[in-house]
Order: sequence, then C-alpha cells, then structure tokens
Amino acid sequence: MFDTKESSRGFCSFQLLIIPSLLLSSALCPATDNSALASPDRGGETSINSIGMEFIRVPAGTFFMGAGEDEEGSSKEKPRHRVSISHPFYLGRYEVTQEQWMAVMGGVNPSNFLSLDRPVDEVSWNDIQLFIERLNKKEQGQLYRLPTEAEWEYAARAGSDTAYAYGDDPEGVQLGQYAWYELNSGKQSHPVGSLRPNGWGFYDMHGNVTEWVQDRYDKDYYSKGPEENPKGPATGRKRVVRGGSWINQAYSCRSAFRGYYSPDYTDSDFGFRIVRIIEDASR
Ligand SMILES: [Ca+2]
Repeated sequence: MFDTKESSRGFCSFQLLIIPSLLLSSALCPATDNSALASPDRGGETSINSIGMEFIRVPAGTFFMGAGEDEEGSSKEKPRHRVSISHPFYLGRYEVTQEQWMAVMGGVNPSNFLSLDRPVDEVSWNDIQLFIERLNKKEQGQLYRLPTEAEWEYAARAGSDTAYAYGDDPEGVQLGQYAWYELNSGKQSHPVGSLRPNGWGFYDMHGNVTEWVQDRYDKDYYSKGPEENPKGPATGRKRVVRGGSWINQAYSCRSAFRGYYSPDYTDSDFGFRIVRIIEDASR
C-alpha cells in the first residue's frame, strides 16, 4: 500500500528555481537547453511502499540526453539528442538499501560493505531481475522494474544541461557535496541519502554505487534510437550502468557517463534503484 503526500521539495522548489533560467536560456541557448524544456506540470508527490522504499513521481516531459558538444565525454555519450518521456513514473529517491534487498530476498545479503542503510552491492543485472520479480509478487497490484537509461538520465539531470545536476564543476570543487566518489569515499560505499540531493530530490545519482538500468548497450544508439521512450537496442548482451561510484573519478560520475557490463557481472560498487510504474498515466 502506498502513502502519498506532496513533497516539500523536489519539483515545487525546482519550478521556482527555473523561472530565471527559463528567461535566460530562451534568449541564449535555445538548441539543447534542458532547463527550458523540462517544465513538469505536476510532480513532487512521493510514495512509500510496504518495505519502506520511497519514490518520487517524475512527470512526463522532454529533455536533451547525452553530453553537450563542449563537455569532455566519450563518443558513446554523443550526440546530445532530444528525448521524450511520454508517461509519468515513480523512481526511487534512494538506491535500494541492503535492508530492502533482504526484506525481499529472504534475508540474503550479498553486499561487500555490510550495513543495512547502505546500498546493496555485489548484485548483477540478472540478480536484480529476480529481486523485481519477487517484489512484484510481494507488492500485489504494483509493478516495478529498472529505469530505462533515458528515464535514469532524465531524473539525474533534473532539468540541468551541465555535467552534473548542480553545474559543470570542472575542478570538482562541489562534487563531494553530492557524490561519494574516489576523493571522499574512503574506498567504500556510504548510507544512502547522506549527501545532497539533486533539484528533483533524488540522492546519489552521482556516485556511491553505480546503477544498473534496463537497457542493452550499443555505442551508436544515440544516433539511431527513437525520440520517444527509447528503451535501448533490441539485441546485445551487455547492459548499461550509470552514475559512477565510490571508486570512480569525477568524470565517471557525470550525468551523461555510460558504462556497460555483462548482466551476470557483480562488484562491490554496483547497485541500483527502481521504477514503480504508474498504470494510469493520467494521474
Ligand atoms: Ca548512485
């Protein structure tokens, strides 16, 4: 069962913040400006499921995905291209914790850094599919899945065009306020939500554990994928990971950064967050 309430932060505060940037960006940078395009008409609701997972409602919208022309990034992050998300969805405010994993998986905890409030780690893409299958059975009437790569980046950017959701930060001066990464992590994960969230209220989109998403990987997909609701290539073995982790340098924590691994791969810096599907998109 879900307890829904309006969030005191997230989209409401975001809408206030983008008003000046809307005016500025429409004059200076009309081509690939997410702050101009991402204008959620309704959002910020949160919900909590029976095992304490908190979700933020992300409204349908359009954004520019991938690294900007001036951003230092690999060819697989380009070209920056327009993407439409046609249905609202709920996305986990936090990475899935070890406590939540154990609640679904019969008490089994595969993590390297044992602590109930840290993200579960050492989970493969395949392991996560079993977790989701069991969670869907446990939470009858609700449907969960991994986010698509586009949904993940849409939420990570939170209306930003910059390398990180809070800015470009080329010297990495502010990143430690938002992300556990190689320079501040002490070579380990940390409790979820212990640093600053992005403008839509999501924590640890940069750093802590890198996050599996649903999509298969293709280095050219940005050039040939559909604009509306891209779901990744139909074939291919590798699956995409996003957001960087406690072991990574700042470069790998950027919003546009993409990694890819075999679906049976596990590591102590690999975790995930999940989507709860909103069946009635008119909500
Ligand atoms: Ca993360």
